[in-house]
Amino acid sequence: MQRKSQRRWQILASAVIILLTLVSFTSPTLAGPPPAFPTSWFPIHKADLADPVPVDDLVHYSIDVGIQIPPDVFDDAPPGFWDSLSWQVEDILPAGLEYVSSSPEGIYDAGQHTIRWELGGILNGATRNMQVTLRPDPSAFLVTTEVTNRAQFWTWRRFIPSSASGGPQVDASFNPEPQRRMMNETTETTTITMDEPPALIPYTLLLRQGKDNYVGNEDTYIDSNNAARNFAHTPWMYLKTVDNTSILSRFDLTGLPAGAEITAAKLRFYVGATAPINAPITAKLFGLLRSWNEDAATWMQAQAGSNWTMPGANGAGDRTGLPDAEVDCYAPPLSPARMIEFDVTTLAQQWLADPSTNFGVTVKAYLCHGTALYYIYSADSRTTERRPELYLEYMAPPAP
Ligand SMILES: [Ca+2]
Ligand SMILES: [Ca+2]
Repeated sequence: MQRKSQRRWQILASAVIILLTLVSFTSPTLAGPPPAFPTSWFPIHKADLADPVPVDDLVHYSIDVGIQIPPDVFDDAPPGFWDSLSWQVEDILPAGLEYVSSSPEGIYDAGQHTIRWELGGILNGATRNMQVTLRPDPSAFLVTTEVTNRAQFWTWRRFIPSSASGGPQVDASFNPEPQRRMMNETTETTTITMDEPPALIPYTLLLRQGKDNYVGNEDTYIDSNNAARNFAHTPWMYLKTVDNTSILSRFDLTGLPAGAEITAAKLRFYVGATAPINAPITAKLFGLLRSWNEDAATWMQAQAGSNWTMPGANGAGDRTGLPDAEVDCYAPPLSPARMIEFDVTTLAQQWLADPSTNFGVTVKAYLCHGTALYYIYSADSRTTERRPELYLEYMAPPAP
């Protein structure tokens, strides 16, 4: 036991391992939290070798650490020492930067996105340097962004009782496990810059079932007088006052090019017969808030086994409470191409931004001068040019 302590003391005295004295004891047994050390004794410095960095370039960091314990700490050492067994540097990489390499080579942990270097012992006054190379992930930086890299200086340390150097005796059972402690840390920010995005140019697009191979329109109508019937593939849909027979319609937008920004969207329903002839109608369009199935939706249910919160898709959670678009007292013109058009720009922008919110719309009929029934061409109509349309204006990068 005595020999072992002495040998350890010799190792410590050779300053291969740092000795710190920090605790003065009034009691021969050791207790209480480990003492805090000035971070200035353990300098850590991190620099990016270039800043800002273009998104298609590499990011280089340099990390320096050292031990700078003032000599008088040793001179005035009271009994008892902190024995630092080994040192580590841990680099916490910013999100969006991929690890490429490090020198000397550290241990990269992909799960934590960190690099760790095991440095062993460091002499007082000595320094170590580490280099890191990272690559920005272009998809993570859509605009110029500042990223922050954090580097930490850790040690495994153990308290050496004072008995070896002639101080107070400690409890014979005292045998502290080494503790891992962070002694200092630092950060460095780097700006990742974007090239100017390519200019956007305007496009128009007319989505209609069957046109240009588009098959993204689902529709049906739901009828309060046939509350359990589904009309998925009838050529006609009906709008009947007052919210007596209503339309469900959805256009898939996932085929739009990446980067598209919708500037206008019009949803058009072509009108066949009306009853009474040419009776005006008020029609309101509501965004639907839950999924429904063309082949199963009825006045009562959105899909098989799942009723609307209120029949007719009229509950909170079925549709928006206020209309998203409205056509007030539409009077059909004497034209074979007469149609009711709704401005759905805001809804379409939302559907494009988050396709999971695209449940389409319901269109409902209300009184203008009196009751009215409208025949509306469906996506299953044989008159293909009268099927419902979603007309879009959008801005997008030029097609390659
Ligand atoms: Ca910087
Ligand atoms: Ca249909």
